[in-house]
Amino acid sequence: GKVRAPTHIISTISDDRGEEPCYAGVPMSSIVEQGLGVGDVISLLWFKRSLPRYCTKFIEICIMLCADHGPCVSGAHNTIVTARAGKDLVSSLVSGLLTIGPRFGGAIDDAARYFKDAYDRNLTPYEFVEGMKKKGIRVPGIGHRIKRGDNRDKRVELLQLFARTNFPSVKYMEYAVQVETYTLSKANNLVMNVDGAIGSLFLDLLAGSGMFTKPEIDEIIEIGYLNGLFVLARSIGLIGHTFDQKRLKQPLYRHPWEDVLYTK
Ligand code: Q5B
Repeated sequence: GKVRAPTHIISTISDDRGEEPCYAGVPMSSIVEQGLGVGDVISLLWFKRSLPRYCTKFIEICIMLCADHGPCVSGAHNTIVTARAGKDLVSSLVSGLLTIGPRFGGAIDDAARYFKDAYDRNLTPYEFVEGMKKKGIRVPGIGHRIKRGDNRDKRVELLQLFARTNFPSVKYMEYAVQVETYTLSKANNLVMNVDGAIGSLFLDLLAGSGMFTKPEIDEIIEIGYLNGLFVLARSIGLIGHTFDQKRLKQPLYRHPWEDVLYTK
């Protein structure tokens, strides 16, 4: 019989060998004809399945709300400095993207991991938060540089409102809210941030939509898909900051001496 030569690459999400590219088996023309959006494309290419409209809408809201947060955050700052150094679009973009991590924008996966583990083990918010403190780990998804208990993050409120109205269950999000209530009793800056809102609500999407098995949910959380939402979204803003600096013909950035503490 025929012997198949071993391949060097295995790919399961897209195929461009036919008349038109397919995303997870769905032809591009069908995506356009059905009027699907970027949330559907993410569902197909990341999760390899078509998700219900409320799920794809939620993904699209996450992308829109995280697209930018002004010029002062780490990512935009790096992108602006890089663009002003005369670098190209891709260099300016990746310079900003490289700041995304456990402190800035990249706490979504860890928020999902820790909230899921704590909820599934029936830990009270007190046991969870104090347990994290003993381990010397900051609670991912909690805390913000400018948002406070009396100045909540509007993005968090919008995501929570959408989920409470459209999701079948928001048990992980409600747990995260209880955690926030406890952390706010300790300090006013320990609000739920956008990473915590997306992390906990994505757990609800995965668990409540009926579209994922338990092992699939565990794998998604273990691999860490969710920071991808922030990376994708913030790329929109970082590209905008690059164009903005070039349009404004901004010169090379040099940080002022007065703003540096020179010490021995
Ligand atoms: N403390 C975000 O810190 C920040 C604590 C905590 C327990 C916590 C911090 C943190 C977890 C990571 C996270 C996503 C670094 C943030 C984002 C996107 C963004 C950004 C934007 C956008 C802020 C003061 C005291 C200390 C700390 C304690 C702080 N956080 N304890 N769990 N989570 N969070 N990141 O204000 O006793 O004095 O030593 O790491 O979720 O990135 O808009 O800017 O869209 O671009 O610098 O929204 O919370 O506070 O370091 O001065 O700490 O609070 O241990 O206690 P801060 P610090 P003590 S959203």
